[in-house]
Order: sequence, then structure tokens, then C-alpha cells
Amino acid sequence: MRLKKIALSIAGSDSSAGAGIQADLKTFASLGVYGCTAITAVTSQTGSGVSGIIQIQPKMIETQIRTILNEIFPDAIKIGMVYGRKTINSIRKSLEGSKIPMILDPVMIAGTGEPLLDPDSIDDLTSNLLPLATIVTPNVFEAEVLSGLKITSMQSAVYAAQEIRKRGPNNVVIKGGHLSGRFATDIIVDSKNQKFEMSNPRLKFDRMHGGGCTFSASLTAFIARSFPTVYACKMANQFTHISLKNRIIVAPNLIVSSPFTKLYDFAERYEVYIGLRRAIGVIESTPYFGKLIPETQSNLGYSITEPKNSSDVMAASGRIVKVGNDARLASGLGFGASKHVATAILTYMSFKPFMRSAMNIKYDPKIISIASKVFVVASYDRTKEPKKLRNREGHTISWGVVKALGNKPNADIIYHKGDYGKEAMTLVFAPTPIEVIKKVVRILKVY
Ligand code: PXL
Repeated sequence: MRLKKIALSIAGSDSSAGAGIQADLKTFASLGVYGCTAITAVTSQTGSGVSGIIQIQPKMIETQIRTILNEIFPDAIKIGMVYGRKTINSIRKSLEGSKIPMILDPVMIAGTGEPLLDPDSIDDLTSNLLPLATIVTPNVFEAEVLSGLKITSMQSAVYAAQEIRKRGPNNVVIKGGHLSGRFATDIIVDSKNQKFEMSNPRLKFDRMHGGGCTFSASLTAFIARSFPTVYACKMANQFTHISLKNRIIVAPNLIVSSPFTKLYDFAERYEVYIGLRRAIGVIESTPYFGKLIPETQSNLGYSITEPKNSSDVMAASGRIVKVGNDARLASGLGFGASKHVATAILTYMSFKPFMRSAMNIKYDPKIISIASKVFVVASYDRTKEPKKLRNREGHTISWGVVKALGNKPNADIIYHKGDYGKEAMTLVFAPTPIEVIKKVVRILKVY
């Protein structure tokens, strides 16, 4: 049995090494996958633009692919820059009949604006490569070209994804980085036509090179490692977000994605995501959970083990809302999605680093009386916060948690009775989100 998973990248060479085959190999290596290559084109470029492109002869492209398929048996294949009709045909011929999962990144234009796909070959890409793809990963512009639809919102992105699915690929991911908004949201429409969203706080820097390749290559690596498609997409989304955040400034105008996140860091973020997801499943399937949701709604946060700030705490980006008597996740989950609950967790963790999760629920004297019988309950009085410090973002909650723990260091429930214009609130803390929810459900059963 071979222990290492193998991916094949069929793509172009980027001499600046931020994108293309070079980005793919870096990404595969950092995710524990051995990468093979079939080079379709060679580009010469820096951050100022693409100064030359040559296409590799179609016969040579076919030979590269066939020798790998015949002897090495990759677990997943990524297709990136194909440039023209002849390349597209040689890829189609070499891959036809293959059962290996295929991730198609329909690269059309370089970040600096030069075409990486001959505009006359778009129909060839659509009719010859789209039907082979297990997953296709266009950005907004590419999705508009592939679907023939204009994308201006999340809803229109979903329509475009559904339209692209009709043309062959089982799953479509539209990368939302180019839409506006506080969060960058990717959407997935999967093989059952179900929709999923993946949000991250928008990173405020432009001219980033290699993000698209990092996403499709990490997705290919996770598929090679046998993760289910939707999980693989979500993990690739997180991996890419971190790679962009850790960008490398190679030269003043060449800023590239850094796909070197240690697998441990990344795996930890993934555990955080899975832990939160599972707890939200329990919230949504518990009847009457809505009775504990406050007017300003709830959030549930979960931090990595060594957080630096609230961007290391994952939470619901649209909160957990009351729907009738029940509670529902309003939209997706994301790191940095909460300010208040994240600040409460970070403050708590500065005393006890293992208490990594918290949820805010309604304040009601009855809730406090039930909780006091089984948990350690502490409180603080918001109106006593020194006036000077009040206006600083997140200060009140941080001050309050310190105050409450000062009185009762073992408290796992902390409440306050509000202030002028501020709703009273109860916070429930535990090491993991599922333990937070167990505590909340214990209160709910008696409430
Ligand atoms: O990011 C798309 C891309 C893919 N492949 C190659 C590239 C680029 C962007 O510049 O150069 C070779």
C-alpha cells in the first residue's frame, strides 16, 4: 500500500512562482500530498505583468499526462491554465474515460490583466473540459463567462453555479473574493444541488498573486486525501484564507500567497470548524432552543488553542437566530465573525486557556436560578465600568469578564443585567462548543 497521496497538476509555469504549477507544488507539499506535473505553457512574468507565453506542443502535453496516468495513478487531478484549443483537446483526449476526481480551475486572465486563455477557446473549455470536471472553481468573472449570467449578489452567484452545473461538473465553487462586502464569501453548489457558504473577513490588501491557484490546489490535495467534497471545499477555503493572510512580499509589486501553513495549525482550525458545526447541529435539532435566544440574537464562538486576537475565534457570521420556538444558524461560520463572544472567550482564556468556547443566551432571573444549582455563576454590573474606558471597542465585555472571574475564578456562567440601551445577557463558557451546548440544554430542560 502506498502511504503518500498523489496529485497531478496540469497547468502553466509562472516564472514568478506565485501562481501556476509552482503554487500547486508548494501547496501539495505543505498539505502532505506528492505532486506530479504536466506543463501546458510557460509564462514569463513578475508582479508587473506577463511578458511572454509559449504553449507546449499538444503531443508533449499528452505524453506527460499519459505517462503519469499509466504508471503513477494519481488520487486527484487539477487542471489550471490551458491557454488554447489544441491544449484543451490534448487534455481531453488524455483524460477521457479516467475515473480520477478532477478539479478544473478555469483560469482566464492573470491578476495583471493579460489573457491566460485565448478568448476564442472559451467554447472549447466549456464543451471539452467542463464535462470532465468533478469540481470547477471559477471566480466571479469566470463564472459569468461560463454561465452567461451576470453576478451581482450571493443569490445570482448561486444561479450561475446551478447554470454551470448543467454543463457537466458535479460540483461548482464560485470564489467570492471579487464581490464587495465585509466578508468574502465563496459558495458551493454540490452534486445534490445543495448550497453551502464559506465566509471569511475580507482581507484588505490587493494585488495578491496566486490565491486562485492556492485554492484549487489545496482543494485537489484534500480530495486526493479522500475528504468528502464539501468538507474539502471548506478546508481549501480556510487554507487559502490563511495563505493570503500570511502573504510573502517578494518585491514591491509581487505579493504572493504563502501556502505553507503548518498542517498542525491548519488541522486545528479545521477541528474548530467541525466542533462548532456539530454543536450548531445540536442547537438546531433541540426543540424550544429559541426560548433562550436574546433580542439581539446569540452567537457561539470557539477559539484555536493559542489565539492572538478575535480573528482566531470562529463564530456564526450572521448569528444564531430565533425562528419560532427554535434556533437556527442565520448564515455561515467564519474566523473573526464575532466581536463580543470572541472578546469574552479571549478574556476568559487569558485566565484559563483551556476554556475555548462560549455562547451568549438570554438573561432571565429564572435562568440564573436554574444555572446556580448546577454551575458556578458570577455576574458584573455594566453600570460600574469606569466611564473613561467605556467607548473602547470590546472593552465592556472584557472588563466584565475580568470582574466576574475576580469574584469567582471558577465561574462558567457570567451574566449582567444590562445598562441604558443595553440588553441584559448571560454567557456560558466551556472547553468546547458541544460542552457549552450541553450546559445550555441542561438549563433549557428546566426552564
Ligand atoms: O492565477 C492564475 C494563473 C494560473 N496559471 C498561471 C498564472 C496565473 C496567474 O498569473 O500565471 C501560469
